[in-house]
Amino acid sequence: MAALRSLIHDRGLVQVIATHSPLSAILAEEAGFDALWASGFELSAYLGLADVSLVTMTQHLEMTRAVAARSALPVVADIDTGFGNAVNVVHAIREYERAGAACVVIEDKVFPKVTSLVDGGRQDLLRIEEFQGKIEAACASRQSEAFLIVARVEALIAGLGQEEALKRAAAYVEAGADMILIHSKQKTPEEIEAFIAAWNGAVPLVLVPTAYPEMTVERVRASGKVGMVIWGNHTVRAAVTAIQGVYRRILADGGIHEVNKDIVSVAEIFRLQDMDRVKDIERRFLK
Ligand code: SPV
Ligand code: MG
Repeated sequence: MAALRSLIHDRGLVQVIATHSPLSAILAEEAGFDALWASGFELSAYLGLADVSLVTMTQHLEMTRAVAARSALPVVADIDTGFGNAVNVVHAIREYERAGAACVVIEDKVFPKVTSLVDGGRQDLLRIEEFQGKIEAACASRQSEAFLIVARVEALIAGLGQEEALKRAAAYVEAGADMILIHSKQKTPEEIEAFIAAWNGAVPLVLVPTAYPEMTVERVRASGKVGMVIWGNHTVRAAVTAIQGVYRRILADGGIHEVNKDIVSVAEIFRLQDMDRVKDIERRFLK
């Protein structure tokens, strides 16, 4: 696992792509992304559930562990609210660090949380002091300083404005956060760019520009204050797009004869499963 801190230092900006499975992690690594976002939203969708704290820590942890085992890329684990209070956070940090994550992102919402981008979602935030306690607990319980603790500020999502967002971000840095994820659901980047312009904190920012897709890599880089950009749910959305299209065609065509040429071969799946290695093991050890 490459150290995420040095990757951010060397590259200036690290591009992190959402994943909900080891297979998507393998594809992300082959495509050339820098790191993986073990997304709560994606795993919830994959399980056919809403992203409202229904997926348990164990389910998300096992996905994270499986992803970390099949990819050399650093894994940024989305641990939502930390699954409860500071006691839960201490437990979660130990487990995620052991599972091979490079970083966790903890958000300042009340458990159970409501997904951030939904219209009219209930967005209740914790008291600042309580969330500071959770960040302090996370920092105190990690084994290695290389394991990054990112505090996620949901004040803009909750409609509380820039002043509250900046106040919270500063308080979380004071509590020890290595980076601040500032989230927005505005359809254009202006709200986030206003936050970035006002941010004088000592730590880099993290963005998830799902709602404001005009925020290109070039535009993020130009701000000079962002260490990671997370493409937050494009893996599950790409999968749904592809699956819906193929399913439609199989039924419309009356078989797989047409669609077959437009999807990857079974041999490609064998390659992703590393079947050559299995054959090699068989040759060497099956007696
Ligand atoms: C996730 O991918 O689970 C996130 C990002 O937390 S968002 O869904 O935009 O809140
Ligand atoms: Mg999430």
